[in-house]
Amino acid sequence: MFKQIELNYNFNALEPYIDELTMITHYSKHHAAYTNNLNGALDKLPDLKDSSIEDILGNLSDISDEALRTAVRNNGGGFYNHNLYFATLKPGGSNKPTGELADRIDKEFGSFKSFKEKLTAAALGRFGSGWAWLSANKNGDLHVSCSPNQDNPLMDNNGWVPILGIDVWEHAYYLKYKNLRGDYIGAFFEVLNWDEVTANYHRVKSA
Ligand code: MN3
Repeated sequence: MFKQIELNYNFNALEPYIDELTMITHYSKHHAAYTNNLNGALDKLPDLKDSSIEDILGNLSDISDEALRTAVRNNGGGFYNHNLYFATLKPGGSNKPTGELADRIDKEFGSFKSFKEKLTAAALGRFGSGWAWLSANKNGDLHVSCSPNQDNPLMDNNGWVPILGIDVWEHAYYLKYKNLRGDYIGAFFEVLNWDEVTANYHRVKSA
C-alpha cells in the first residue's frame, strides 16, 4: 500500500510562487487519485505486493495484462513523480546546489546557469502534459530529459534515476499562471529545495 509523502510545509507556504489552491488541488486531488488508483491496480497484482515503486516502474513489461500495465504506468508514475516533486519544494527555496552536486553540474553543463537553461528548455519544450527531469546514475553522472504524461526515466530502466522533476501538466500552474508555463517554471526554481535534490543525488550515487 503506497502512501503520499506528508508535506512538511503548509499549502499556502509556497505563495506567491505556487498558490494555495493549486497546492490543495494538486496534492489532495490529483496526487491522491494517482496513489489510490495505483493501490487499486496493485490489488490485482499480488506478485508485486512487496516490490518497491522503483522496481515496479523499471519493470513494467513484467505486467502481462495490458490494462493493468497501463494503469500502473500512469498511476504509479503519478504517485512516484509527485512524491519527488512535493518533497523538493520548500518555502523560500534554497538558492543553488553546493558541494559535489554543484561541481558535477558545472562539469557536465558548463555552469549552473546553463544547466538551468537546459532544464527550463526541456520543461518548456515538452508538448502537452509531462515532466522535465534532472537524473543521476550510480557513477554520479547527470542527465536532463523530459517525458510525456506521468512517464519518468525509471521506466527506461537504463540507470537514470530522477533527482528533480518539474511537473508541467497544466494542473500544476494553470490556476495562477494560465498559459504562461515559462513564468511557472521560473517560480518553481524560487521554491526548489536544493538540499533535498542533493540528498537524492547522493542516494542514487551510493545505491
Ligand atoms: Mn501534477
